[in-house]
Amino acid sequence: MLAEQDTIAAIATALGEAGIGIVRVSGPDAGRIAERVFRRPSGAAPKLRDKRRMLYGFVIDPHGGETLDEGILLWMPAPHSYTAEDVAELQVHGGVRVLERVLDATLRAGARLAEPGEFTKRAFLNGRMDLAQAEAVIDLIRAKTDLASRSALKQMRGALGDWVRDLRKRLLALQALVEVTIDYPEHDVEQEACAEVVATGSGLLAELDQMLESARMGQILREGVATAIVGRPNVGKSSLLNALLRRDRAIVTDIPGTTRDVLEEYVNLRGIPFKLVDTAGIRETEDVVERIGVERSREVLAEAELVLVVLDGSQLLTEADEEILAQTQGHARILVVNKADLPQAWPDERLAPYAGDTPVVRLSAKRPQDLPRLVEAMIGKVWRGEAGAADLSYMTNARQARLMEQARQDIAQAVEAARFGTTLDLIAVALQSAYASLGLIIGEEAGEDLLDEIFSRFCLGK
Ligand SMILES: Nc1nc2c(ncn2[C@@H]2O[C@H](COP(=O)(O)OP(=O)(O)OP(=O)(O)O)[C@@H](O)[C@H]2O)c(=O)[nH]1
Ligand SMILES: [Mg+2]
Repeated sequence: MLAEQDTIAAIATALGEAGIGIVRVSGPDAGRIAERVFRRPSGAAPKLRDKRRMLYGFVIDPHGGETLDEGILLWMPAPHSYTAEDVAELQVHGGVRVLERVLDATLRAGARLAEPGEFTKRAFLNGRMDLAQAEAVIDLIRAKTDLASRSALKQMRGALGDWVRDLRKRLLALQALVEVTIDYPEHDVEQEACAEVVATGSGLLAELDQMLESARMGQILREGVATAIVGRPNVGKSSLLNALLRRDRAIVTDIPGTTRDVLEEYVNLRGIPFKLVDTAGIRETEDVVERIGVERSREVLAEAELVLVVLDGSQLLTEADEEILAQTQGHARILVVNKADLPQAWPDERLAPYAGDTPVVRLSAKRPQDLPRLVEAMIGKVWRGEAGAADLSYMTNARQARLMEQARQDIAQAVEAARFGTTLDLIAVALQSAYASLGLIIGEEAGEDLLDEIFSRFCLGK
């Protein structure tokens, strides 16, 4: 692919107050730009050649010569840098204004302001990493838990790309076999080829299925398990949210209808991020505001991956409770019987018609020692695959999963066709299409629009 011709610069660290901040410059002019804006303590400009260097000195305004800050110049000549281009990093003090001025100096010395993700895009275009690895960089930056960051790191090292390349190699061999057979249309040769398509194709399908399972887990690690806390008013939904968060986030009162709006908070439960959504108690109401809240609760319910149905164990179940229990039947859910510290009005058996393999957890939101049992049940739901799958060896994002799904369909079609002895042409076309879809995962034959879409999700300076 074509190497970029201009030189880009951006602040690579977060804007705020910090000990150190970094302005990164990458491209063919990085060395010259650094020589213009950096001075050794002696006042001399550094001489940057093809050896890596780390120099102490001062950053100056390339025009007036004013000193902007003292710091360190890190020189990483191509190809041994993040972008595989010449890279100069100016490590200065981490103040917003200082960094802006240092960045400005590099721009005036000839660099262009980088777009979000442009450094990583160059790394991809220069063959330093495949597209799946580049995407893992942003996953790593955004990871909210240890588990998510570990998985992202693994993908950044190329695990997914290796698997895709291996799969494509096998697809290509299969395709070659089919193509050759098309040219020699003897019947038994054709049958042999079809048998091979069925055998190899089925193996590939099994692998793809496993990968697609892990895609769901990948999404969970990135976005959290969308968990709706629902129930009729006053059963203790907000109290439960607060208890899981271990802080008073939601307003709790003994007045039914306290929560009017949907409230979202992330909590990390043993490495898995949950997006907890507290909702307005569902009931028929004349109050306009509350009614909108109830409407939203129903929307949240529709999108939830996991539902905590909260009931009040100290009172008989009402019609509203029964209705919510019926409504959430199809969801991955946990029945939470709250207020266990009060005298209980009914036994667990009362929920038998709804329970099935749904866990019932009787607890009090007011007793912290009760919560581990609920957490246990929530994690159990995720690992059992109802709200996510377990294989973490490969993280995939929605784009990658979509392409895998396409490849899966094509291969399934080829296998099906081979089974019924359809013409080999059709099989060849399906295999070719699967090969192309898988290629897009690692960025082979990826168009400019796709790259733009992916890299625009990055932060500035990466
Ligand atoms: N005794 C006891 N009281 C509780 C418990 N959990 C919540 N409560 C009380 O029940 C009342 C309602 O609690 P909330 O958490 O506001 O209930 P909610 O389901 O969010 O109610 P809405 O927002 O109105 O739908 C408050 O007075 C809480 O203090 C519990 O485990 N035991
Ligand atoms: Mg509430």
